[in-house]
Amino acid sequence: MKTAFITGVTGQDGAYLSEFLLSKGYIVHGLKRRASLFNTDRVDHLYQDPHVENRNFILHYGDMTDSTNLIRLIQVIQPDEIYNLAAMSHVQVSFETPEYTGNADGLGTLRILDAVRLLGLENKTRIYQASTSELYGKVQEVPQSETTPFYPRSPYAVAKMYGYWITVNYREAYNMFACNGILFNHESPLRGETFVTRKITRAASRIALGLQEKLYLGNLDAQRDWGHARDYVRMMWMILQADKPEDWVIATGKTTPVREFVRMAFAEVGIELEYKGEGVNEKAYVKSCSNPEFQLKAGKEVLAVDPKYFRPTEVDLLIGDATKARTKLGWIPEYDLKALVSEMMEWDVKLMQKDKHLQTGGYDTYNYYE
Ligand code: NDP
Ligand code: GDR
Repeated sequence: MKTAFITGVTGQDGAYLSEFLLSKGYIVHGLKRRASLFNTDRVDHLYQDPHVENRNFILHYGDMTDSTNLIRLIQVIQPDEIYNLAAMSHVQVSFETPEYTGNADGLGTLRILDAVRLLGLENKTRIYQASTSELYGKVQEVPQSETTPFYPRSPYAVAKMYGYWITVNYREAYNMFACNGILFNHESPLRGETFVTRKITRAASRIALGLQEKLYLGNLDAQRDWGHARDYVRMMWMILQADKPEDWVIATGKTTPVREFVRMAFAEVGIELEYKGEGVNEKAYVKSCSNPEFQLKAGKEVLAVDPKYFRPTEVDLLIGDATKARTKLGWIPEYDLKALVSEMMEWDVKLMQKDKHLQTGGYDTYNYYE
């Protein structure tokens, strides 16, 4: 029976990876931050009463900025595998919190690697580092593969660049089984609400149900290679089961503009959109609505651009080449973009229907527009 330690266990990937590893018979330890409210929504279904013996899902308080905490936990857990997923993961927010992002995402990675080294676990513990397609940043070549040069375009990406290289360096310097997964964007119903895909599927559901008037977005031209988180966490595990430690690109190989993702989300519930205008004046209107459940009239404006969501430096185009993962590890994604959008819309429509019932019953519900 193997033991895994997941930092960022309460995040999107942490939740899917926990489920996956538990299904493989692992004992899973997770790092969670102390918060003034419960922050374990995504893993609550895995929670086990701490008074029960032989638990296989155990959460520990900690923080990526606290070396002594990380060293102590790794010493106690003695993990076979560490998945370092914890990060301040929002690109736009990293422009507002650059120093903290560098500390948690960059130095945080060093703290994990060095804890393993200090504890003499180099030969026992394999380490997965959550690297990112944001490393490619300003387009150097398409599609982007393991050999494409990096050009990070945000404090987040620069911090992750440190994480990438310190992982490579510890592998080479201390012979550690430490690997980077360079993952392109991956989404799901568990995606954080302020990332663009989830912001869109939540808003499309709320607009359809009459709970929200309009969706405001930033750059509609940005193109992303969107996959499903469930497919990507499987690959994280495969990376640590490989014969030797290497770095891997994980992507679908298809790219889609934000504008098209919006169209697909609305179409999923029978609402056809038409776009008019350009740049900051671009808007989308309802062209037709074939779903009798929704009272949307043709001509209703449902999308406008708000420049506050523009980034000081943007990553325009990401499209990944995962040939190495496919051919050497046999990784094949099960979801395409249509299936992803469909699952996210189904989830959010159900969630917002609950909100609507609550509102009808006289209870308050809230929606934040970030
Ligand atoms: P999320 O933002 O959903 O989850 C991030 C996790 O990190 C949360 O559990 C969060 O805790 C935790 N965390 C943040 N800061 C700290 C800290 N200082 N100490 C301890 N824990 C912390 O991210 P995803 O699940 O989407 O992504 C997982 C990892 O993969 C991240 O490192 C991300 O940068 C990277 N990545 C993600 C991609 C994607 O498309 N999703 C693509 C490529 C890389 P809390 O719940 O308390 O906020
Ligand atoms: P990204 O994801 O920056 O690629 O980072 P995000 O969903 O935030 O943005 C994708 C693209 O959409 C554009 N965009 C908007 N983005 C947000 N969040 N909100 C908006 O209103 C909006 N309007 C347009 C953005 O400008 C961008 O071009 C994600 C994170 O998960 C990182 O942690 C991870 O490393 C990368 O994916 C790969």
